[in-house]
Amino acid sequence: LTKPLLAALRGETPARIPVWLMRQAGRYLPEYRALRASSGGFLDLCYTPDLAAEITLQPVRRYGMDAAILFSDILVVPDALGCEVTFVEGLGPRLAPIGNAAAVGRLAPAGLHERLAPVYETVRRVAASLPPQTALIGFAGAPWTVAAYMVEGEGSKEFVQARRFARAERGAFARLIDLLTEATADYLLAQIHAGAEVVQLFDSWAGVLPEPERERWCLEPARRIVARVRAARPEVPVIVFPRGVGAAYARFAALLGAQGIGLDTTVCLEWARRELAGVCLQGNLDPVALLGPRDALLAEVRRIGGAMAGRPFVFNLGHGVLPETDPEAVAAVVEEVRALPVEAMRR
Ligand code: 1CP
Repeated sequence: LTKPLLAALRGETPARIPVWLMRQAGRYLPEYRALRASSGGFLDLCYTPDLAAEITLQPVRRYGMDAAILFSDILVVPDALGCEVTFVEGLGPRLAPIGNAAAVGRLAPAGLHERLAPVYETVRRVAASLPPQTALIGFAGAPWTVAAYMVEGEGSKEFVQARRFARAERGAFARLIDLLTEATADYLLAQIHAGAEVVQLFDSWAGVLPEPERERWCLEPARRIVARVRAARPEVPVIVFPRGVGAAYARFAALLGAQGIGLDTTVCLEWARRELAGVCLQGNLDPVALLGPRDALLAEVRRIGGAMAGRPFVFNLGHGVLPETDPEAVAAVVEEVRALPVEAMRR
């Protein structure tokens, strides 16, 4: 029997509406916090296959999710390219910022697979111990989002330094994006080789760019990555999550060649249903709804399920689970998705 997530991404009618949540492993889970406390830094967790595999499986065990998403981070790619990354407790990631063309020239793609070998080992271990109905999702950050952290040197709301660099040093920034595009495709293919059955590209900061910049730095690289993955492994669906792109979601859905499109919380589902045909949609429950009253939360789940009835759909959030989320709220969401009528998936 086909796994529900794979069926939905192929445009087939699954036995049930598949559900998984972005950031389903992480700080809101007591079993994650316990493991995290007894280990070194966050990146050490990502590079320690038995711990990373255990964390990947925690939400699958607890909730019976339809997918496990590899426990890692988008910033392991810059780390593997020689741009050192650290996670500062309570502050988030810090990177040695890329400030000029020379710094782009110093990046070393040759060492990528060697440094990321523990991540591939994690994928192998998870693949070997998944329940039969659960699919394994590999992932990477999209080139723009990863480059934005590399230039900024840390998280940001607006990524002004990265946007300035892209305009002021266009050739150098294009080289950085091109390098990340090829490295990201290589990285996703290596995850697939290790056992990932689906891959997702996170372009979390696509929404800070105006249209011409978004076409060049988000749409084009994502299209190239999807094409490379599809050419090498046509049986593996690709989901792209271009967060915050508004009406441009229609261009991404039409032009990427991806099987799944992740919708952020702001997307109107009636609009998406009309304008984003021919692709499986994923999303878009507001993570903040999980912090609110239970009856309103479950009504939101039913509203989303109803709006997506009869078309290929994967239930998810519109962004990641927040650390302050009650694990019981996640259980309630999964239970409510399971109770949605199966006709919801019939075309
Ligand atoms: O302190 C801790 O325990 C670390 C918290 C944490 C976790 C659990 C970070 C640091 N990353 C992760 C895991 C992670 N990150 C996953 C695992 C799989 C899952 O369960 O979904 C994934 C897919 C990511 C992806 C990721 N990392 C994104 C894209 C998705 C998104 O949320 O927009 C981004 C932007 C990051 C960067 C990052 N890593 C961690 C933090 C706190 C951040 C955000 C930094 C910032 O912008 O300030």
